[in-house]
Amino acid sequence: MPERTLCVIKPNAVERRKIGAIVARFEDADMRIAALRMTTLRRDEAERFYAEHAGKPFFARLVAFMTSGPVVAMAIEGEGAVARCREIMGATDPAAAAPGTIRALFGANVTENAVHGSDSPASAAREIAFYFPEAN
Ligand code: DAT
Ligand code: MG
Repeated sequence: MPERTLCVIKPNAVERRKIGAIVARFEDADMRIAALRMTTLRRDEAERFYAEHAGKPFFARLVAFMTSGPVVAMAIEGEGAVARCREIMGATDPAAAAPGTIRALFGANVTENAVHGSDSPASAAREIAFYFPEAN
């Protein structure tokens, strides 16, 4: 099976009506959307998803933001999907993201940076299972 990654369209991008534009960036790069779900995270869910960042100075702000409205989670499949999708998303801080990347186009600041992307195949497996527990 081709590699899979998880992308989450964050609340600021959903609010700004950018779901379609963001999905199109991946599809135009020949990535396949394998699963897609809109949900609003509870606080405990956001804390669990971002457990690796617990204790960091931005953690409370990140959790508050991620629970502030609906998100759209997607499992994305394709050749080298983890790295390709992070490339398409751009650097964590939209101000540092390359022109044309999703975060440069739709990110507001380093917290409200429009999208999440898995950082390794192992993270992708954990994160896809978090949002799509029914899909083994
Ligand atoms: P990425 O989302 O590029 O993998 P990360 O895993 O280091 O970046 O951080 C996860 C999220 O936490 C990131 O998308 C936004 C937030 N974040 C990271 N660093 C931050 C900072 N210095 N200030 C505020 N929010 C930050
Ligand atoms: Mg990360």
